[in-house]
Amino acid sequence: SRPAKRVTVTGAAGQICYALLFRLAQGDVFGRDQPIILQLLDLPQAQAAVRGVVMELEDCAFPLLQDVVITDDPAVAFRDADAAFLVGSRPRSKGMERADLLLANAEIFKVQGKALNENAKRDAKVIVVGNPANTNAGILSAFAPDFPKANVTAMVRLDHNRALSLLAAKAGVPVSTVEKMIIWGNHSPTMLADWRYATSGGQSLSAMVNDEAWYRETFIPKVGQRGAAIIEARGASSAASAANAAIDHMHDWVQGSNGGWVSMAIPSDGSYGIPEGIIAGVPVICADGEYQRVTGLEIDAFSAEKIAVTVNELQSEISAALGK
Ligand code: NAX
Repeated sequence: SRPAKRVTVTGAAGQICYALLFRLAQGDVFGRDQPIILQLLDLPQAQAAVRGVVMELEDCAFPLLQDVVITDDPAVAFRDADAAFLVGSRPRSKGMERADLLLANAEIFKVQGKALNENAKRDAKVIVVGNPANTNAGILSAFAPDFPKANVTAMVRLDHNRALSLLAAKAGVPVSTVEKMIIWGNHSPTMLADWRYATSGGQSLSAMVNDEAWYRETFIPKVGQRGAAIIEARGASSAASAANAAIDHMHDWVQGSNGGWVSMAIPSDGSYGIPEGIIAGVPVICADGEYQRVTGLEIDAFSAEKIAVTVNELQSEISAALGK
């Protein structure tokens, strides 16, 4: 059989990973014929909890799960990695300032960037989920100078999937028929869920719904604030849906999106008013293990203004994370 893929997962004891690891082991990213080895990183104090999750993985007897490495050493976690899900990060504690949170996470992603640089395969695919995801990805990439920039991405797929469902429900069409949704910018309430190109069965959804006020005043804010609504209802942040989005992101990157548009936060080439190098959500099409930015889309005044807001936020996050 084919050689196993080594998959680094950080924050392995956390709630997102409690959903993510089982989907990975089942073959939901690399396929039902691709063995994998999980390389799980978490903090020293979380090692016992990771061992408990691994006991459960063993108890699933997943045919594709060849081995599991448990470690608190980033170098071990990233060794020969083919893919990495960077889920672990420092949450905001009571009384912590935003700037302190950004600095604490920058410290984590500096260390992991160096470990990625020194240990992972050069064609490894990386998704950062841990917040602030885009900025953490930027720091990671900056501290991995010998690792291809294009292979460090951040997750806006949860926002993308939320937008698909919300628009499908409004238009009364099956979610599976909705195409060409776009999430621009930061994974934060400032992101722009752009419906202008979205279709169902080839028909424009914005024309079908025909309610610009709903788009601007309900749809966009609702997608942006969905995470907060889930915390309010569940008493905990989204976990299974976040894991599902990470699976979707990596699945499409590895296996292709069949010509469909999906949103990924990738290093900007300077198009769409997003300064070069900034890791921001854009529409992409995935094929042959690579993503291609959808190019040449028209940006109207409303969208340009929204994109500027989310890009400015990203730039100020990065400056704060670098202590500038
Ligand atoms: P949990 O607090 O349940 O788990 C986080 C885990 O990361 C813990 O086990 C912790 O020990 C570990 N960790 C902390 N620092 C680490 C380090 N330096 N190295 C390795 N592991 C470390 O959080 P969970 O609910 O799983 O969420 C994880 C992250 O995803 C959070 O930052 C969260 O904000 C973020 N999210 C991002 C989303 C996105 O769309 N990009 C959506 C969901 C989620 O909110």
